[in-house]
Amino acid sequence: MKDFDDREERVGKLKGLGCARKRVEDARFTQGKGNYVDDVKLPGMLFGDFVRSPYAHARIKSIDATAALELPGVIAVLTAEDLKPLNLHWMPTLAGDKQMVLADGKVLFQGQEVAFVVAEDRYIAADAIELVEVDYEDLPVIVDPFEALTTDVVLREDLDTSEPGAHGPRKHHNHIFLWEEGDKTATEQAIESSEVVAEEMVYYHRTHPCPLETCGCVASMDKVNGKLTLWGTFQAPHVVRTVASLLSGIAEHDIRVISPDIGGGFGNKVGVYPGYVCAIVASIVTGKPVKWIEDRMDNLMATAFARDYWMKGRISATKEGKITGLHCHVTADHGAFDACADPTKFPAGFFHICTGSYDIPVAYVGVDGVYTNKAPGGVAYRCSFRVTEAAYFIERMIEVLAIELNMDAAELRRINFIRADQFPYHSALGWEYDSGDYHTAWDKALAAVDYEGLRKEQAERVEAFKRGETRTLLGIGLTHFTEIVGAGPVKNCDILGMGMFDSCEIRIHPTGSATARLGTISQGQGHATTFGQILASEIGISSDNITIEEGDTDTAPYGLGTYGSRSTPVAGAAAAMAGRKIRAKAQMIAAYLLEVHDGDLEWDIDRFVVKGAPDRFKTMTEIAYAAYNQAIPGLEPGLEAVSYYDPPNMTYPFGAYICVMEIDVDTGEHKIRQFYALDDCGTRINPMVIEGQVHGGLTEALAIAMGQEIAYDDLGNCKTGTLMDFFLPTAVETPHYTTDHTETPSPHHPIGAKGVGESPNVGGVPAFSNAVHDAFRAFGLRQSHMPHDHWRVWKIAHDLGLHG
Ligand code: MCN
Ligand code: CUM
Repeated sequence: MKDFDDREERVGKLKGLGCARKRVEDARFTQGKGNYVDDVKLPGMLFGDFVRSPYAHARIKSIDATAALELPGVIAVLTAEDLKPLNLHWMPTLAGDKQMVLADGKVLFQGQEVAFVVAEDRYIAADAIELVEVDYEDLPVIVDPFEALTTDVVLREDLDTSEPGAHGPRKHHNHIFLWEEGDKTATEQAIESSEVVAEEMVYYHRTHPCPLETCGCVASMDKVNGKLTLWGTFQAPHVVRTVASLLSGIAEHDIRVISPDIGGGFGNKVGVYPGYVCAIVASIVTGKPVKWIEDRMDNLMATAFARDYWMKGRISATKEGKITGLHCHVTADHGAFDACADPTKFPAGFFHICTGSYDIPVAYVGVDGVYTNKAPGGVAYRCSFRVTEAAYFIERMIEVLAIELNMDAAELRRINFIRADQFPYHSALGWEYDSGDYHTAWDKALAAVDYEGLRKEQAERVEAFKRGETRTLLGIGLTHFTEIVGAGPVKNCDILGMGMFDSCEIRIHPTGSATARLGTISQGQGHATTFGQILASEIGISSDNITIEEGDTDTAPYGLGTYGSRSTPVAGAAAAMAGRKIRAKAQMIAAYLLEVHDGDLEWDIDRFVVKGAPDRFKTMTEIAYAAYNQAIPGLEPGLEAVSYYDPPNMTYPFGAYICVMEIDVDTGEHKIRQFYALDDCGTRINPMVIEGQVHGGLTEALAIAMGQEIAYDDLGNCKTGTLMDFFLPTAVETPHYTTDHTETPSPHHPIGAKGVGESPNVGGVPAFSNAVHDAFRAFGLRQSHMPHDHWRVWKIAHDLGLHG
């Protein structure tokens, strides 16, 4: 027997934790074998599409579908009146508000769903939409959230201001909630008695996740068997099943929800949209399958937007730069309905992570949610529940404070970082940061870019500019972010009452391969690759021999889905725990086979070995076979396990990003010379997948910071409803990224892993934006709102008098 000295080869074959295993799903994605919702084609299938409002705020006087119904191939036109008897003309949102499924008496944003046309094909449906005559009477439009709180114009006539909302009293008819955290009085006192105070309004503009594949579904009601099957672009298929059951009255076991391959989610596909409800109703009414797929404009104008946070900050410090307090008030523009997909108790998500990476003794945040005539949503786009806004806020406030202190911004960060010996760290706003080593990451990042050298070069550039020798400036964009992901402990976090645990079920087959199913759903993150690696290391079966399945509620265990970078922290933990159950039983089987006490065995990569007798062992393949082939006293046959994992805490990944940017003062154009991204997501499962996540997230951050926005005119017309106007970076605009890492495991996660999917967006946006600001610091710039497109950057230079 030579097997015991070929450990390296066995580890290699396992393709477990830490292996840069190639993504198994790419074989089908790159060869046209993906199976997306629009690939679902059923016999007799009909197509639904929406008549949408051209007005942002209007009363609907009448809807006449006569001409549309006369068009050959049109089957039905549904309006709110048709849904009323079913009580489906409104639906609950994930934020405790309700939302019109189809316009009920009025419309509240441009692109709102007014009627649902069902036809034999997509083109007939599109033609019929043009034939539906809607008589609108326009109403005053409110697009400014500050104006919304003072105007007499009532947006939500369905709500009674004297009644509290889902999160307490409402102070105005367009007010949704006031949500507060921290000690307001103590914070104000600390700030007032401080030597240095910096104050700024930081705006994180409205944008959109814009996944390549838009949202859509196919609903198929089988009236004979009483079964409803729903394929859709769902980031949380089980939750959709529960909601569909509650809304329709169909028993949950008679509903099957399937998320097939998803072409990018980015939070856009968490919420429940009117299209799903209408497709289900239409299928029930017609007895035929009904497909609904958005076009690009529908997607940009009507589905979950992101951000739109006006963050008024005050930060104080000693003369030496030690931060003494942080105060933040947010005016949060939620659009027409509060349809944020936050955990129930957190109407502003985890925004109160806004003390960031810093040891701030006292802090307060208050968030006012406000209705306006814009599309609903808010929590989307690699955001970890508003952590993007929080990180942008604190990283801008740090820069502004550095200006106020006339201090280097890297040094200011360093002297305020939470120290490694302070973890687990209790933040002033109530979080318990699990682990971190910020100083090590920061020093590594600064050294990697030669920070001192860059500052020298920048100072020389400023002098050269002043002498008229150059027209480009150099910006050094610094960011140290702290993320909070892995929602979450069930006691704190739920979605519509469903606790946010997650799950994994494993079946080991007799020949030593396995199938594992999880409650999450990949949208491009590579779960089929990486969850197999977690299991491989736990159960000693090569990840090549483990099939990972997600997204079918008939087969996968109940889970809360994929968003908030929670899959690794929660379902990844469930996978490890289920794996450990398998291994525990495998140990009993091995003990029986080897005729030793189970305590005399030790685990070694892919087998149990008798302690002190390395040539006596049973591999997992042998054990798997025995589980089905032998009658083992005291043990049930088979080798299966399931784990429902309730995490004890969230995980707190972090990172240090540095962006070096050249800015042409005369054109406002920028060039990114260098982008260095150090991420710490604890134990790394697949370095290649992590790097892919970081590249993608940074590119989305680049988009947001440098050009992308969902903009409205005063009449509430969405000005950026096409990809001509909505900036999506291509290879041309995307710079080279240098990635790096440190590895600080999470102490409470079974394998020490933290999430990473959203980190690059959380940290990327402030890095790009700070670079722009930093380039102009020497000329007096303090704050300027994103996106930093060429025109706005040119305008900064102009306003600073740099155009002579
Ligand atoms: N990973 C790892 N080691 C770690 C952490 C993560 O190897 N320590 C791997 C995971 O195994 C997984 C991937 O990185 O394959 C992302 O894991 P995680 O951070 O747990 O995030 P989720 O899987 O929950 O994905 C959600 C996250 C979110 S919320 C958005 S938004 C986003 C993102 O992922 N949407 C994406 N990245 C995306 N990437 C693609 N391609 N498409 C999207 O829609
Ligand atoms: Cu907030 S975007 Mo992701 O959580 O799906």
